[in-house]
Amino acid sequence: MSTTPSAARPRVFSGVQPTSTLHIGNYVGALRQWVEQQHEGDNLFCVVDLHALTVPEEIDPEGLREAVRSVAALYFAVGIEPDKNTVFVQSHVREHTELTWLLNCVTPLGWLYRMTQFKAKSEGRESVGTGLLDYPVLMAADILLYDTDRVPVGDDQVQHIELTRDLATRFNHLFGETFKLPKAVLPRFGARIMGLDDPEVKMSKSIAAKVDGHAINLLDDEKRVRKAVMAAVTDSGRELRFEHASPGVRNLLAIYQALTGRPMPEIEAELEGAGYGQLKKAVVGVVMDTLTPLQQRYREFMDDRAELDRLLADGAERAAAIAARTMERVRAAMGVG
Ligand code: AQP
Repeated sequence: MSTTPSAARPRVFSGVQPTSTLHIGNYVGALRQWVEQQHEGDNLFCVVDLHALTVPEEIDPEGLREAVRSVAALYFAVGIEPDKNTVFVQSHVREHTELTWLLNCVTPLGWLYRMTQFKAKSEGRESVGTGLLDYPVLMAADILLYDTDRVPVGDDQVQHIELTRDLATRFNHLFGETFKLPKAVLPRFGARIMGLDDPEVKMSKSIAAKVDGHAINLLDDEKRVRKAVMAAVTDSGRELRFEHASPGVRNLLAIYQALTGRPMPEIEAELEGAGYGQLKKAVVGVVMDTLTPLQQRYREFMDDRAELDRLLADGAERAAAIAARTMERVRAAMGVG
C-alpha cells in the first residue's frame, strides 16, 4: 500500500457538484477551507460532475458542461492556485467509475439506505434512481482513489466520509491492506449554513434553483444579495445573543461570523442595542466584500476559456497518474484486470 505522498504534506481531496450556482454555504463549508489549507497539503480539488447525474429527469447535457466550467472558474476565483493544486473534472479520470463498481460489490445495501441525504433526496419522489442511492459509493471512490488523508467538507457530508472509512475497512479486511482511511475536516465557523427563507433546512443549491431568497449565490449582484438578506426569516424580537437567538437570527450571525472570522462575543458586543435590520445590513456588507473581488476574478477565468480548459486538462493528467497506480493495486487485490 502506498503511504502519504510526503510525511509533511497530507493528501487532501474534496469536490463540489456542478448542480447549480454555488452558494455562500458551499463557500464557507468547502471552498474557503480549501484555500486556507492549500499550502499545507498535497491537494486535489475536483468538479464532481458524475455526481450531478443522479436525477436523470434533471440532466441538461449542455447546461452541465457549462456548469462544470463555471464551478472550475469559481475554484480558481476563490484563490485556489493552479500550480500548487490539482484541479480537475471527475469524468475526465475514468478510474472513478471503475473503482465505484468494484466498491459496489463490497457495499452492503443497508449501509446506503441509512444515509440521511439519500432519505431526504428520495423522499416524495415517485421513482428513485440507483444513482441517488449509490452516490456515497462514488464519493468513496473519489476519495480512496487518491490515498486521501483529509476531506474538507461541510457537516452534511460527514456521514458520507464515515461510510467511506467503513468501506475502506471492509475492503482491507476482505482483500488485504489496500486503502488508507480518510478523515473529514470541518471549518471552524460555518459548517452548516441554513436557508435564509427557512432556517430549519440547510442552504442548498437544489432548493436555491427553485426558491428565490433561499440562498446567497456566489454570482449574485448586490441587489439580489440585499433582497435575499433583508427578507431573511427572523422573529419579532430583538435578541442578538447567539445562544438565545431564534434559528433565523442565529443563521445570520453565523454567516457574519464565518465571513469576518471574528469571535462571537466580539460580534455580539458590536451589535449590542442594534435591531435585526442593522444585523442584516452588516451581513450584506461582509457578503459583498467577499463576493465583489471573487466575481471579478471569476469573469477573468470565464473569459479565457482556452486557458481554463488547459488548466483542467493538466489537472486531469496529474490526477489520472495517481488514480492509475491505485487501480493497479485494487485490481490486483480483487483478481481482475
Ligand atoms: N449549507 C451549507 N453549509 C455549509 N457547507 C455546505 N455544503 C453544502 N451546503 C452547505 C458543503 O459544500 C460542499 C459541496 O457540496 P456538494 O455540491 O457536493 O453537495 P451538497 O453538500 O449536497 O451541497 P448542496 O449545496 O446542498 O447541493 P445540492 O442541493 O445540489 O445537493 C460540501 O463540502 C458540503 O458539505
